[in-house]
Amino acid sequence: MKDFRKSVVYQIYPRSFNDSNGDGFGDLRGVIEKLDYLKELGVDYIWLTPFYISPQKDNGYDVADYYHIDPSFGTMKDFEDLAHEAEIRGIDLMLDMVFNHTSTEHQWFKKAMEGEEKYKNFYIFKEGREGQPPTNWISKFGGSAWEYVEKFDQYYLHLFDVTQGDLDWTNSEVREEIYQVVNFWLEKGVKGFRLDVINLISKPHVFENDYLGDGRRFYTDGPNIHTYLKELNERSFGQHPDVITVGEMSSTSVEQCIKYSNPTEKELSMVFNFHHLKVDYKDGDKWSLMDFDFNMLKSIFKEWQEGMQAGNGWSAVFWCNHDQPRIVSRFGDEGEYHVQSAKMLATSIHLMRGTPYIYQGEEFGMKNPGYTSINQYRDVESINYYHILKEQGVDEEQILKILRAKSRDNSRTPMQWDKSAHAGFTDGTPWIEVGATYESVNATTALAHEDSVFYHYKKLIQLRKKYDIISEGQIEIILDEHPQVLAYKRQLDNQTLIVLNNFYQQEINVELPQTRVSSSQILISNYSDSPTLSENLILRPYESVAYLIMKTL
Ligand code: TEU
Repeated sequence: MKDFRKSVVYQIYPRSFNDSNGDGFGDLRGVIEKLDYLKELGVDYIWLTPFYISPQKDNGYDVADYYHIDPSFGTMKDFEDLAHEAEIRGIDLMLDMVFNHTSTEHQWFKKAMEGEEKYKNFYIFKEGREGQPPTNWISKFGGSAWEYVEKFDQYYLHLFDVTQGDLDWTNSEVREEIYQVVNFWLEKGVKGFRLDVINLISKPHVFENDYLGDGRRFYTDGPNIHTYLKELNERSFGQHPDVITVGEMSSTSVEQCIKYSNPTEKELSMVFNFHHLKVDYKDGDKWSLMDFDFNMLKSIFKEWQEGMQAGNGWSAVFWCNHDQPRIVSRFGDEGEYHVQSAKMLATSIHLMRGTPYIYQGEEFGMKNPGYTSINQYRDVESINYYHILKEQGVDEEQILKILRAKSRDNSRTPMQWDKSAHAGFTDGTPWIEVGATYESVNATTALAHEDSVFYHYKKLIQLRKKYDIISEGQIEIILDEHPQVLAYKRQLDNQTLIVLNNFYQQEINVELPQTRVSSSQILISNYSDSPTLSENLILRPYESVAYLIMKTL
């Protein structure tokens, strides 16, 4: 049985990973073709974002049928072959489960719209107030979170797109349906689940206007959330001790995440949170431009790393996913120090306390694509905000600049396999344009160079398996006040691991006053001649070093 603390998960966005049939969309057969590549990297699980039947308004996060594969991704046979081929290579599958909402194309929603009471009760329909929606809540994708249905003279709740109706988890019939879905996939041999925005499923008892925010404080980590997760656990994956789960938690707290992931609570194995990825949001607004606030980043890591440890919770640690811009373009360097910064970012997160997640292309330093026209974007959120910003009078160039930095499409461009047409992703026309730098930044080039970013990731994965201190050591964030370096110390028995990461292009001095060591070795670094450990050392641009000390005197 795999220990999730010693494991690394690789996220695949199948639509953009590899197209096996030339239709321009990535598919499950395409994933099978690349399993040897993933084996070479050494990952333990692959998380596949949704491939179920869907109108694809939100690229599969709008599920119309949880039991069947969308034809654009292939067939159930393809899925079974994938599970089998992955298993042969020691890789397990983690599936994405979207249970906060369904597509409005789902049978349940369609029957609800036909007026069938049973199915209307699967969703959250409410009366308006004086010609206004039931509350003033704002959808995560912009605009009101309520859609008016004339036929019923009622509104339904959609925290995301208007085509994603929120399910009513107070209804036990809904919960039963969901357990059935999870159990169906468990029977297919799936060994992990990623639960989409799972901390939003419990809505408040009373629906009221939010005069302080967009409504999230009323439905985030809602009143019955822990009861629902305990029941879901007990009725499905909890019956399978070898199955792991990760909950995607929106705007949550350390306190809640301890409850979600402390094993004694019997809810989930681990949680994602996003606070560390909001440090470049001006006043909390994603659609703004701002350099990242390094101080804030450090204090968030301190709060979460040490806080989760204190409560015996467990985090998924990550920089990238299909909703986030590429990390080298964001907190690293796209130019001269591209490779060093990509490796530094990798080390900084992989040696923390938690299970690392790698998003396709991150392992060789993929960058944002650098789109210059709105026509190149596909993401519903980006397109909605393009119009919202336009209405606010922001000029076109400025909007495009914001999208270039913030759009979710930054991570959704085709996986860059090689320097051939469309980066080797498809023989046809890709559904979304390939990034500008694919000729130099691609998997084939990375595999051919032994000091590439790829082999750095590979080494980090191997180190996790070899050294318990990485998976089990106590963590303490050190050098709290240092303006350029994110540093931490891990401790297990008579071993200490010190990890230093320079997040900037300027060379910088680091003082480690209490460091008197009998012997230390460099476990991993991103320069071939990194300094040995001492009380006073200098780190070069984006330099990152991890020192293992056998005994502190
Ligand atoms: O995302 C949840 C979520 O709130 C975000 O990460 C979202 O993309 C961000 O707030 C936008 O600024 C999950 C999925 O990862 C995302 O792809 C889906 O669109 C969303 O849920 C709805 O299912």
